[in-house]
Amino acid sequence: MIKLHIEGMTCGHCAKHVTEALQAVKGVESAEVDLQAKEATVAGQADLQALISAVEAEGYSARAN
Ligand SMILES: [Cu+2]
Repeated sequence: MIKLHIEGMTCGHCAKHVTEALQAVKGVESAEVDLQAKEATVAGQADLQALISAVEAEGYSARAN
């Protein structure tokens, strides 16, 4: 399980964008985003930097939590 802190999400659409971006990363089995907690939980064998890059490509920022 990888936990990420996500900055920049303001609504459910943002959370959906981030969730979909994370789910598209190679090795991800599932991704869940908690908008209030600004946290994403990713299951699988994905590369941390690839996850961060995917979130940043959508216009949000992420770091390991
Ligand atoms: Cu939004």
